[in-house]
Amino acid sequence: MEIKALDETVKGWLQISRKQILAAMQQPLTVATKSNRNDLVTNVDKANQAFLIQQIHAAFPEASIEGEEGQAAKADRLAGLVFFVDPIDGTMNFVKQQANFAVMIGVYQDGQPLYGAIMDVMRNEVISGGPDLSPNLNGEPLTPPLDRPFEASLVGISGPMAIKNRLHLGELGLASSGVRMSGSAGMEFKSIALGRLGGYVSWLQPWDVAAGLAIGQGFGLVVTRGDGQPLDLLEAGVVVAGMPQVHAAFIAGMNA
Ligand code: 2AM
Ligand code: CA
Ligand code: CA
Ligand code: CA
Repeated sequence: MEIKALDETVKGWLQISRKQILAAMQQPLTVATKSNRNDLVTNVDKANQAFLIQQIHAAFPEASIEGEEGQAAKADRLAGLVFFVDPIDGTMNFVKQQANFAVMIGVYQDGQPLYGAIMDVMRNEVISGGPDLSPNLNGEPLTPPLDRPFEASLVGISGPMAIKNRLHLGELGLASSGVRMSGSAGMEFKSIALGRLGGYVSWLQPWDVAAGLAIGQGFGLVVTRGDGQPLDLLEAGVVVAGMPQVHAAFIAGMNA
């Protein structure tokens, strides 16, 4: 597949998604809970997923789709072309802040990352990239982030995991330059690509990590499970994403 063409196509969808989301934000939201009181879904998450599935089906009829909202879109395997779709990443931020949420698309071929895009809706900023596409922000090339020592890096850590000191993440946060918590995996991967964070740890679903992992292939980002093993993109679990030194320190500290 021609990555430049895929990039243009996906960015076109994301601009339409953005306009539809901004329009929907002028109307009252319908908010429902899923697994717990902080696990939310809105009418806008559902509508945007339906829109993106429609576009993917029309442009890539052979592709499987793994989307967060609804049972209609479940790829049961990673064979062939797979699109991971997170229609709104940071739904709690979307509901409470009307900011700091993203639309994410990650594209994989036979389980290998091909392409990712993260649309920061309120800032109108899209980061995209992949193994064969240098990371860019709205088409402008990004300077690759520096590989800094852990102690000299700001890091993103899931709020509950840091507060509860799960896997020593509270102590690890204290050993870094500081912890930042955005409430959106997409915003964390964006911050890493921009060199604002050295790494990020959270419990994530495949659609939370697919785009960021693919974009990170273009600048040396290391992404694994919490035990350092390769990620399985069909399962949820602890994800460690970081520039090499930060990633290595997280893995060592979390498994000590
Ligand atoms: P979401 O908003 O698309 O659900 C902080 O909540 C980050 O973790 C967000 O990127 C969120 O994605 C993700 N996340 C993954 N699983 C979650 C869950 N069970 N509850 C809340 N957020 C979850
Ligand atoms: Ca969710
Ligand atoms: Ca998400
Ligand atoms: Ca979501």
